[in-house]
Amino acid sequence: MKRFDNIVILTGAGLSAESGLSTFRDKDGIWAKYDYREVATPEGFRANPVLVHDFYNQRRRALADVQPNAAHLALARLEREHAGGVTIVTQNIDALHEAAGSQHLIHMHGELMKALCAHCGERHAWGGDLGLDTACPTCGRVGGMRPDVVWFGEMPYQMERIYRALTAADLFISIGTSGNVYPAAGFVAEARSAGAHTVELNLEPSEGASVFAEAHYGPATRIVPAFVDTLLGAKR
Ligand code: BV8
Repeated sequence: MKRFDNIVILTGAGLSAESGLSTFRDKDGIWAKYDYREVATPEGFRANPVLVHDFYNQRRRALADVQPNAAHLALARLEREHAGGVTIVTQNIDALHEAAGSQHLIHMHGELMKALCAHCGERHAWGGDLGLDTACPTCGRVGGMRPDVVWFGEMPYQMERIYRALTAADLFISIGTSGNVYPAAGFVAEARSAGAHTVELNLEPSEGASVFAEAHYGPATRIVPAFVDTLLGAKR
């Protein structure tokens, strides 16, 4: 296996599936139960904030009983043992990468364990439920507290930092994502045009499968540790 210096890894819901968290588009996924326009758009929040709070409060409570799996742990080990740079760009709003020990991490779609005040813009670590009567710890006003997640139609976080990492990468790996949602689904093309080798690790071919130079299919807990072993030259 060629030696790579700067590795950028994009992760999606498929990485956390074997930890017990639902994905979005699989047959019993989140979007099979909810209409994303109602629960994951600013318009939906204005129209029915109680429905949206209930949707995210349920998902936040579900985080309490999940643990990082072998795929999360393998990526944390890669960051620790790889001599070059490793940057994880996750679409996931769970905290399983952090729980596995990953440090160099960008939550491009936000974090469920944080709350954002739409009045004053302040963010706060948040473990409990949110509601219309929740007061912002900074400005004290109610009715503006929302989960610190990026909804459809909103600008993802840290896009400049992400594009800088993509253009400097010599290896781009996409794990557990269906490649349906932009701008994340466009990252492989960005990395490829910057000269990076591109690898897809997923249960099945994603929408963008044809753009990848290399692909391995199967459950993340099997294929991710195996791929990390080859990258580290099976140092273990
Ligand atoms: C924006 C947070 C302006 C909230 C999410 C271009 C073309 C068309 C449309 C657009 C476009 N540009 C923008 C848009 C609009 C829109 C968009 O993409 N719409 C789609 C529906 C067509 N994008 C936006 O609105 C974005 N904002 O564009 O701002 C802009 C433009 C340019 C540059 C900068 C800014 C904001 C989108 C963010 C929305 N928020 N989540 C929440 O979580 O509730 S999106 C949400 O769905 C996830 O975060 C993720 O990003 C996305 C997709 O989910 P995946 O993670 O891929 O999960 P999915 O279920 O789909 O797939 C799971 C995969 O895992 C499958 O392939 C499966 O096979 C695999 N798998 C399953 N089990 C396993 C497994 N793999 C391995 N092992 C297993 N065990």
